Amino acid sequence: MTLRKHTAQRRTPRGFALLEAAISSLLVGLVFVAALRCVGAAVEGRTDNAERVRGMLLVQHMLAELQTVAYQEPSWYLWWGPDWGESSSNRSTFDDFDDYDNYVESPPKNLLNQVPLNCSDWTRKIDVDWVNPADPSIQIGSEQGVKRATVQAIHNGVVVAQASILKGNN
Ligand SMILES: [Ca+2]
Ligand SMILES: [Ca+2]
Repeated sequence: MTLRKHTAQRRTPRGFALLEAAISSLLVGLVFVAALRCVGAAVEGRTDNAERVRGMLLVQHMLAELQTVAYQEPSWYLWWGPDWGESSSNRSTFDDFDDYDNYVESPPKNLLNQVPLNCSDWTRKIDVDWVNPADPSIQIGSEQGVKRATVQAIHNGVVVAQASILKGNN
């Protein structure tokens, strides 16, 4: 007698069960959409990171190259930019820091004239300035013994990475 009464109380109306199922389906759908958005954001973030790393590598390679050249033209002929016998479009002829001023290459190439993998639609740009030895963030218009080169890696018109290097005349 007690058992039958208990069983009767546990039954739920049919309409309520359908409503529960509909709400559950809606919740599952919302969670699924949220999960897809998270996956999409993660994939997009990974792409952004890969692009940033590629840009930094392009910049770092050029900074390393700039470290190896002289502060100024080793010969007697001193000139801002490429000097006698050097070509502004052929950086393998450069041998001093300011030879690189306003140098733009698209796509970027290594010294063997090879384009790094997946960089065919990138641009690398270099600007060289004289700077104040006491505060290298200040560009100046005359020689005081310190030059600064700023290298940019550009993709789809956006500067993805940028860094500077200083060179002293010593
Ligand atoms: Ca030179
Ligand atoms: Ca020069």
